[in-house]
Amino acid sequence: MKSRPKVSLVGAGNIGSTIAHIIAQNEIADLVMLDVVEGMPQGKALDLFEAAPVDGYDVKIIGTNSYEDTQGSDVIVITAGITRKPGMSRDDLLATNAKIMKDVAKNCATHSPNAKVIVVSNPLDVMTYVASSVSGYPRSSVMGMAGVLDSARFSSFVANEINVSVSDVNALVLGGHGDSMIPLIRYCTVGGVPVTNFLSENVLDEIVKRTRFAGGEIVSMLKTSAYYSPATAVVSMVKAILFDKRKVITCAAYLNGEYGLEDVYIGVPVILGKNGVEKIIEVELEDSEREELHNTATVIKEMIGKVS
Ligand code: TXD
Repeated sequence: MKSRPKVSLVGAGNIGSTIAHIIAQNEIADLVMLDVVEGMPQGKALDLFEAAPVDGYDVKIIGTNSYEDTQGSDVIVITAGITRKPGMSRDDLLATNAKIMKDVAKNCATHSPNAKVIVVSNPLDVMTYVASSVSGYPRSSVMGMAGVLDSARFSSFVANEINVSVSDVNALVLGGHGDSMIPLIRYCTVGGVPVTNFLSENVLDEIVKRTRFAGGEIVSMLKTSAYYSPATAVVSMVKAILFDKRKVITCAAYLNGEYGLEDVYIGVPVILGKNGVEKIIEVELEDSEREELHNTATVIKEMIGKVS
């Protein structure tokens, strides 16, 4: 009898533990929560175990400080690293998180050579490149979660402004996970109708601006990064892989010529399925959008150069 898939969360902090709770409650997979803090992942796993009878979920949940317990994972989610404090940019996390990511990625590959890996740690695009490069996983097996979150933030603001269901808004946000992300208004629809039928250019520009700085807006209130929306975005990617949904989403994927870019991870639309990034979708970009994408890729490559 096929056992449940196995998902390991490397980093059992705010996002990692929220992911664990969503996956457990929906009986998506057995879980391993790994962290460097002694006792913390074990305590959170025990807490989730004790909640199970209330919701009736029968997944196995282990908390650990040892990679042996992650052996043979189908999907690994990496949130390990430090998070932003008010006034910090995602780029300020570069040196510390790159060092952590190199160690984590090697350990993941050693114990789960066939896993698909979703990187969450910031600066996202660079961390995904580092994880992919040091682990030796196929490039299509390593991806970064950002576009699903950025597109969701954009869609929330649009739905709120028009006063329609959030499930009717479809948005596409390309580029780096940072202040230079590129929400493509041209590709945003509401129930299949272009968003420009509902909102003026000025209102849409304001929404684009708010989307770009949405992460910082939450950090300024929470004094740490968002975690409910990132965790929810990650779980949708985990399901796309485990259930081979061939979902069309935006995520940080490895480009090898697509969009005129080489050897870089950056947010683009992909088909996500059991093999990870099944296909990269090249959408038509206006010259200004293409220039923005290339400029962001240049910044990402400069940061990669600093940590390689
Ligand atoms: O959309 C996105 N990709 C972003 C990502 C959205 C929000 C947050 N973004 C980034 O995710 C954030 O800037 C951080 O770099 C990560 C994780 O954010 P989280 O809010 O979960 O941070 P926490 O609560 O500090 O959790 C990080 C955990 C913490 O428990 C550490 O002890 C652990 O990582 N950690 C490690 N675990 C395993 N191995 C190592 N080496 C390690 N180092 C720290």
